[in-house]
Amino acid sequence: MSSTLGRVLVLIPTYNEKDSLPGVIARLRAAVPSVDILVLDDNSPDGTGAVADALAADDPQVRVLHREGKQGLGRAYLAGFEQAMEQGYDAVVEMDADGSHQPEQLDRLLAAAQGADVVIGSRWVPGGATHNWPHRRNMLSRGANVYTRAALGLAVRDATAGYRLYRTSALRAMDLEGVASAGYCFQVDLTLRAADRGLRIVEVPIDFVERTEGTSKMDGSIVREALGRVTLWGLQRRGEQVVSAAKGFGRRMTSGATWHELTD
Ligand SMILES: Nc1nc2c(ncn2[C@@H]2O[C@H](COP(=O)(O)OP(=O)(O)O)[C@@H](O)[C@H]2O)c(=O)[nH]1
Ligand SMILES: [Mg+2]
Repeated sequence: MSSTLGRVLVLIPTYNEKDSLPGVIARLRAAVPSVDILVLDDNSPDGTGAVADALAADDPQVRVLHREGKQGLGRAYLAGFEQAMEQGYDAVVEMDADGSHQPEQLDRLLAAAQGADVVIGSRWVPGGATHNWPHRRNMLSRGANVYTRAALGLAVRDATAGYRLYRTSALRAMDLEGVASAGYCFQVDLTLRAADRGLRIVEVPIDFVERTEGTSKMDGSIVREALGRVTLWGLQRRGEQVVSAAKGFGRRMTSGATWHELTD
C-alpha cells in the first residue's frame, strides 16, 4: 500500500494543560502548516478549554471538542476519531499536549504513512529516545513493552506509544465500537486490533521529551488497567490457540490418521 495522504487531523487530548497547549499548537502550526488540529478537552478544571477556544477563535485550522468530564485518554481519542471520519479526513495523528511529542518530528510520521496504515512514533527502536524522563518511567515503559510483546506476540517495539498516525481507512477496519480501554492501554488495544486485521504498522524513531509544564496524569489505576487487560488478552489468545490445536487434533483423529500424524 502506498497511496499519498490527503487531509490530516491532529488530535490533542487535554486535561489541565493550559500552560503547555498554546506552545504546542504554535509549534505544530509552524512545523506542518497544512494539518488541521482538534483539541479534545475533558472540561479541565484549570480552564484549558477556554484557552483552546481562544486559540481556535484566531485560527480556522484549530477546533475544540468540549467533553463533559474526565473519562480517560482512550475515550477522548475515540470521540476525535469519529469526528475525523465524519468530516472526511484521510488520517488522524495522536499528539500529547505537553510537548513530549515534538511537532517538529511529525514529518517523520507523515513520510512513513506513505507505505503504512498505522505509524507509531517509537521510543524503543534504534534512533528513538526519551529525554529527561524519570528512571522509573523509563523502566515502566520498557517493562510494559517487554511484557506486552511476550503476552500478545506483537512485533511492535513501542506498543504503548502515544505519538501515532492512523489512516481513517484503518480506523474503519478496526472495529472501534468494541474498544473499552479508557486509559493508556488504549494504545496497546488499538495496536493489537490493527495487527490482527493485517494492517501495515510501521515504527519510526522519535525523541520523547518530558514535559516542563503541568503534571502527568499517569497513576496506579492506569497501570493496573493496562496490566489486567494485556494479561486477559494474552490468556484469551493462548486459549484460542489451544482450542484450535485441539480441533485440528480431533479432525485428524476421526479421519483415521496414524499416531505420527496425530502427534507431529
Ligand atoms: N481529554 C483527556 N486527556 C487526557 C486524559 N488523561 C490524560 N490526557 C492527556 O493525554 C496526554 C498525555 O498525558 P500525560 O499526563 O502527559 O501522560 P504521560 O506523558 O504518560 O505522563 C496529555 O495531553 C494529557 O493532557 C483524560 O482523561 N482526558
Ligand atoms: Mg506527558
